Amino acid sequence: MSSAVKREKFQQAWARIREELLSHIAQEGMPADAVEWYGKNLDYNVPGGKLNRGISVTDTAEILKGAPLNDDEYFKAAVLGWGVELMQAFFLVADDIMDTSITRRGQPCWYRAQGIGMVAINDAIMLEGAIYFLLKKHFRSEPYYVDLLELFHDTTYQTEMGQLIDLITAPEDHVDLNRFSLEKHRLIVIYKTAYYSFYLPVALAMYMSNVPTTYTLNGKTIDPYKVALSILLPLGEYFQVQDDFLDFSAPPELLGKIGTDIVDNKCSWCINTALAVATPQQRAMLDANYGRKDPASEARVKEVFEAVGVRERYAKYEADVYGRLTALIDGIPESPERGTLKREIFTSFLEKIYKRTK
Ligand code: GPP
Ligand code: MG
Ligand code: MG
Ligand code: MG
Repeated sequence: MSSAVKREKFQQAWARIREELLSHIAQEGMPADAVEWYGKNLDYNVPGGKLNRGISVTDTAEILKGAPLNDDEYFKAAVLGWGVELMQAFFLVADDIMDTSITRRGQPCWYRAQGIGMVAINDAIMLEGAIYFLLKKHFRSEPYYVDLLELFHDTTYQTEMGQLIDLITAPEDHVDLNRFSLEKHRLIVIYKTAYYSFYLPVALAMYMSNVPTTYTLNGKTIDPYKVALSILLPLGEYFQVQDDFLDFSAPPELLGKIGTDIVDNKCSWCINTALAVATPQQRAMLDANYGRKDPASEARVKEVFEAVGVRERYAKYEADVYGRLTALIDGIPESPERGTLKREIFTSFLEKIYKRTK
C-alpha cells in the first residue's frame, strides 16, 4: 500500500474516533458551545501532522501479523495509533506555550489562534484525557488492557521528565553555555522525544499482537520489549537531532514551524556541535548572542554555526548514524515464528525518517 493510501485509511479511522469523542462529551451533558470548542481543539491539533507515529502502530501490527489486518484489527490498531497522535497533540500544544513558539504545522500555534489564549492549557489536558476514554471504550476487556494503560502512563511521565530537563537547561534569564554538553543533550532527547515517538508506537502494537514479554530463541531467553527499546531509543535520538538541525536550517515554509531554539537558549545538537569546535573568538560570539531575544543576535549565532560547518557536520553525523542503526538492526535475533520480533519493524522506521527535510 502506498504511503498516501495508508494515510487516507488512517484518517478515515480518525473520522470515527472524533465522532466517538464528541458524542461522549455531548452525552455527558456538555452544552453545544463546549462540544463545538472541543471539536475545534481536535480538528486544529490532532490530524494535521505527518502522522508517522500513529501509522507506525498499524504498520507494526501488520508486520507482526505477517498478513493484512482485518477491519476489526485495523481499527483497534488505529485507535492506539490515534492515541499516540493525541498524546503528541497534548505535548505540542503545551510545548508551544512553554517555548513561546509562533507557528506549528504551518498555522499559528493553538494558544496564539484567534480567541484561544490560555484555554489552550485545558485543551491540551483534554487531548490527554481522550486517550484514556478511547482505551477504556475499545480495550477494557482485553487481557493486555493494563499493559496499554501502564505504557501510556509511563511514557507520558518519561516525556515530562525530558521536558523538565529541556526547560531547566534553557533558563530564559541566564545564558551559561558551560551547562550544555552532548551527554546532557542525549538525556534530554531520549526522554523528551524517543520514548513517546519511537518506543511507544511499537510497544503498543506488540501488546496488541500478543507478543510475550519473554521467549526462547536458539536456547537464549529474549525480552523482545527490551530489544525493541535498545534500537528505538537511538532511533529517536537521531530523530531529535534532525529536529534540532532543521530548527536552525530548514525554511519555515517547508518545516511548518519557525525555529526558536537559538532565541530560547536550548541545549540543541547545533549549539553543542558548534561549542565543540569553536575558536575562542567564535566562542565569545556565541556567549554574547545565544539565548538573546533579538533577531540580530540570532543572526550572529547562525553565522557562527555556518562558519564552523554545522551543515557539513550534520551530513557526516547522518551518514554515520545510519550505518550504526543499520548494524544494530542487523543484530536483532529473528525467528520465523509468529509473535516474535522482525527486523522490518525497525528498518521501516529508519527509512521513514532517513534524510527527512521537514
Ligand atoms: C518537543 O521538543 C518536545 C515535546 C513534544 C515534549 C513536550 C512534553 C511535554 C510534557 C509538554 P521541541 O520543543 O524541540 O519540539 P518543536 O521543535 O516541535 O517545538
Ligand atoms: Mg518546542
Ligand atoms: Mg520544547
Ligand atoms: Mg525542536
